[in-house]
Amino acid sequence: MYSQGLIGADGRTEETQDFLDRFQRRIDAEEKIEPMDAMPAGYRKTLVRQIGQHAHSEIVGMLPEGNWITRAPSLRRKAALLAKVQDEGGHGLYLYAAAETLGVSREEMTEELHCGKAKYSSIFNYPTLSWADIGIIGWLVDGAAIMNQIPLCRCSYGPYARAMIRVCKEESFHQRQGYEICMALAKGTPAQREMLQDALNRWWWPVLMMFGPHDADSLHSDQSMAWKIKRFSNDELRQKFIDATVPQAEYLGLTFPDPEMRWNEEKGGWDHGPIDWDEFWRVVKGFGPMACDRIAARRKAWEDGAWVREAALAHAEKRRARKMAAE
Ligand code: BYC
Repeated sequence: MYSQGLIGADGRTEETQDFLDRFQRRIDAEEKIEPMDAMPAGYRKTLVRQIGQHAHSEIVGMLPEGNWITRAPSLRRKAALLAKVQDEGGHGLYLYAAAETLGVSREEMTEELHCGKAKYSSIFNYPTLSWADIGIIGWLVDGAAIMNQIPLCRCSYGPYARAMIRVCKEESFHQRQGYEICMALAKGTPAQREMLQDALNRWWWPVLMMFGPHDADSLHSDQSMAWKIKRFSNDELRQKFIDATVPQAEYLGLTFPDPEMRWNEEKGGWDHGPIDWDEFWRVVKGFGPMACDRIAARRKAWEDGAWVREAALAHAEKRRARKMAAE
């Protein structure tokens, strides 16, 4: 007998209640779901959406920092930044590969990014105006990413969880390189300290937005948590991030651009002022300050790289034909 099985914010699907219950029992027993396993259509769709967005974020996320590689202040800083940006390209590739196990091709995902259908993290729509921005991105953007991504290492979908283990190891290097830049600037001249404070002022609120809308406005959280794709809600992760970051900022002698930020004894965490959700949704809908540049840069890279893809395919085809002829 078929019932209308709820598949989350995406709508409903015709799957038997028995099938959905059996699947949920596997999730509740902390079994990993693997690519060839039966899974509800909504589970697959949610993962394709989230992993695809995540992969795009890594690839688009190379651009704001890539902007500073040629202007890094020393060879050591340049080498570290170059390695970090290359890691991000690698993360994008692991994630596209994880999404491909769900039956969507890399070309389809890329096309969706280029035509504006697929989202990527709002944070990468802001400009990197000074060298201090590179420190702040490593410290805070990667710091927020780690807070969000550590729980994804326990995601119920095996290929995503396994990809995240390696990603998180690399992210912690990224965060350290960023904090180290911030420490150097914090100990520098008054002009360097001012540049650092200015970068924090510009990035703080967009970083808090990275965690997504408040739980009450989150479309997917409840279902994603029931399926153990997400382990913590958006607000829980945002709070953990703020609580971990405040002492780090104090150590650097920085202040937050939030007059309402104060310690809440009762909850044992920091309260913050209201987030500008109108700005968040404007950016998410493609009207962020750098949105057009980011997509134009990705389209150009895809077009410029066409000959590489063609050459790689021709080479693979030649090797396959040679192997067949030898058999
Ligand atoms: N930006 O129901 P909700 C990195 C969308 S890369 C844009 O709460 P969900 C790095 C959301 O997609 C870091 N859109 O969604 C790289 C949904 O829209 P759709 C990237 C956002 O999925 C290079 C709608 O708002 N990390 O760190 O349950 C250099 C409602 O939201 C955002 C990941 O991708 C946003 N910030 O929760 C340096 C982590 N927030 O899809 C660093 C994996 C929300 O219905 N993703 N939206 O059209 C996740 O953990 C979850 O997808 C989110 C959102 C927590 C982001």
